[in-house]
Amino acid sequence: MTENHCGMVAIVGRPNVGKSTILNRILGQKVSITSRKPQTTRHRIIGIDTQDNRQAIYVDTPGLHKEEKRAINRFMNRAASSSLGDVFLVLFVVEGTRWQADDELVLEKIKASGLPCWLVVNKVDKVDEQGDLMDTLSRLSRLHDFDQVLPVSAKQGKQIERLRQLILSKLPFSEFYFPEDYITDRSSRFMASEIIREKLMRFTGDELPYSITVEIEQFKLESNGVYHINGLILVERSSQKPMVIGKNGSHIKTIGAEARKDMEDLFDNKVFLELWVKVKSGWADDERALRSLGYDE
Ligand code: GDP
Ligand code: K
Ligand code: MG
Repeated sequence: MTENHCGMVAIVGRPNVGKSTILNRILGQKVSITSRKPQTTRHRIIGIDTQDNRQAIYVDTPGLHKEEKRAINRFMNRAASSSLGDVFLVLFVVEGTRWQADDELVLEKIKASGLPCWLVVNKVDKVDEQGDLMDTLSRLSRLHDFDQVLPVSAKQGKQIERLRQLILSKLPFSEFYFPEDYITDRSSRFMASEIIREKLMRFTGDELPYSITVEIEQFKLESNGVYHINGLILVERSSQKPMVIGKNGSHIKTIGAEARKDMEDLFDNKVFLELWVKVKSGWADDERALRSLGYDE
């Protein structure tokens, strides 16, 4: 019999409660991009945390969206529901400061799944009074038969290590699913495109739609040991090009510089990054075009 423990944990919750931030904190590495904008996470992201003979595999999901008119939302909903397949534990993430109709929707899905669930109350740094927090916790605890109720702050890193250790201690007996040095199942190419997309979400204004996407045209190790990466930023309309580029290229410069820093951190290698902006109209409405860009789960 194996001495190892291994299991999948699904991180679910409405958009913007901090699911991806929690995952990155647990791993101590950025594998899932975050921003203050909803719909930042578009794909199912796996984060792998191995400690001695224990391996926790986290599935970070795009938020659940009621609005399914556009193809991209349908893809995101599929990715979110399929994550509830073979997990042994669900982390239901909510904000300590507010409860919304979408939280209710997610909770219904969790109840229907019948899976063990822990309630993770995030952003407690935003709750002013300790008394308010206690009230919130006891109110939320009554919503469902949660095995644990854990207040955390992913931003400040508060109680995240406790959450991590608790999960590691509950893992079922199993062989590891992944080699112990893996932190994600995604390719470096994919991670590079996500990092660029994160900077786009962060360093462009609210007028830029979430439908923006990034393709990596080249990812090459040069003879001098540097990764040469070419990223193509696809916008829907030509009017969106200047929003990405900024005055005298100010936005694109920041995006490039910040993305390069994160890539060098993640890949532990020097990176030379080139970015291009191109118009690709109507892709968010076209499922076939989405598939060709890798939105196939
Ligand atoms: P997701 O959509 O659930 O994956 O949420 P993200 O991880 O992308 O986070 C959404 C926003 O909430 C980002 O701007 C984060 O910086 C912020 N955030 C995440 N965790 C915390 C927290 O503990 N406290 C505060 N104040 N902000 C947080
Ligand atoms: K977000
Ligand atoms: Mg996310």
